[in-house]
Amino acid sequence: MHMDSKKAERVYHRMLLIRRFEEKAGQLYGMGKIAGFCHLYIGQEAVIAGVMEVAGSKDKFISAYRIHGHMLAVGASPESVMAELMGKAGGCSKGKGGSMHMFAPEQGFFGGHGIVGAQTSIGPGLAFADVYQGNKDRVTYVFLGDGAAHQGQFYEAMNLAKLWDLPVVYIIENNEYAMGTSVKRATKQTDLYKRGEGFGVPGIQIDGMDVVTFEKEMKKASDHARSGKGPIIVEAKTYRYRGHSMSDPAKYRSRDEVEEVKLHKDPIISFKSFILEKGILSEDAIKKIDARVKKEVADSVTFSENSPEPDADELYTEVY
Ligand SMILES: Cc1ncc(C[n+]2csc(CCOP(=O)(O)OP(=O)(O)O)c2C)c(N)n1
Ligand SMILES: [Mg+2]
Repeated sequence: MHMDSKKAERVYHRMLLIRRFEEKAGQLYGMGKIAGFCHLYIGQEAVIAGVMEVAGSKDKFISAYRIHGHMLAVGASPESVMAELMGKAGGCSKGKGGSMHMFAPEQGFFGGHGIVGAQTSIGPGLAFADVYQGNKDRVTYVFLGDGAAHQGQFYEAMNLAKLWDLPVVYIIENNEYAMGTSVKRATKQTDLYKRGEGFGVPGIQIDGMDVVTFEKEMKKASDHARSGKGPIIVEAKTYRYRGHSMSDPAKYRSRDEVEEVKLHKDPIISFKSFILEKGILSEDAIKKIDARVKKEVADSVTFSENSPEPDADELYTEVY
């Protein structure tokens, strides 16, 4: 891919905003200002940043519950995401959805699903709607975890998605763990990109820690779906630094394993080295992005602290 300074700024900003925003969310959780479930995306930033570089403005996105990064990346305001985490009325779901149930339909983001695998069948539905309505050249990106890749409905939905050649890219964010269960303990076929073979759905495996490679390969997958060839699987090999959720003691992996990835494969550090080495951005330009991100995160907290609690009447709205 061609990496000019504008693009480098955009990609670096996107990844850093997610990282800093979530570090702050983690702190606020510890202070009791965020409650309930909270799944941090830290470590996986290159995946969504790479996808955003190939996505068109009318494309759609749907994911599971580890979604703060996806929300920020598609362009939801940090205020609306932070306020949602704090359960405030200014949140994207009016403070009633919390960490797992965020939506930004104007930006093409359709949630935010806590049932593992649920989005794997809703996603092709979004793509079907595009085909049915005659919306050309649109792609739906369906994100799922390695754990979700073992769910039955993924296969049922993938079968239909291929039967009708729907424009779907399934992105399996293989962060090596489903809660405390490593991929190796869950399946003999750990190459998750091969999971579509029986349905005629091709797959590719990409290093999800390196945003440059990821974008390049991701573009091929996106073109495949956009050109009418039907669904495709992208397995992004990634890693989550934090626990599954905030209450995870993380006894299932060693500290060394995590440190090893942080030290040698961190997506933000490696991208920063890349753009500095190539002279695409200066140290100064990077510092400016750091400062901008710091302010955006601080502003999102101020906004959320000043945002009121949802009205009690809200209990009865948007309930099925
Ligand atoms: C149908 C269903 N089964 C079990 C759970 C409990 N659960 C929540 S998250 C999770 C692990 C999913 O792991 P993965 O798909 O790898 O996503 P990651 O958390 O790594 O992003 C499980 C088993 C659930 N929410 N829904
Ligand atoms: Mg996982």
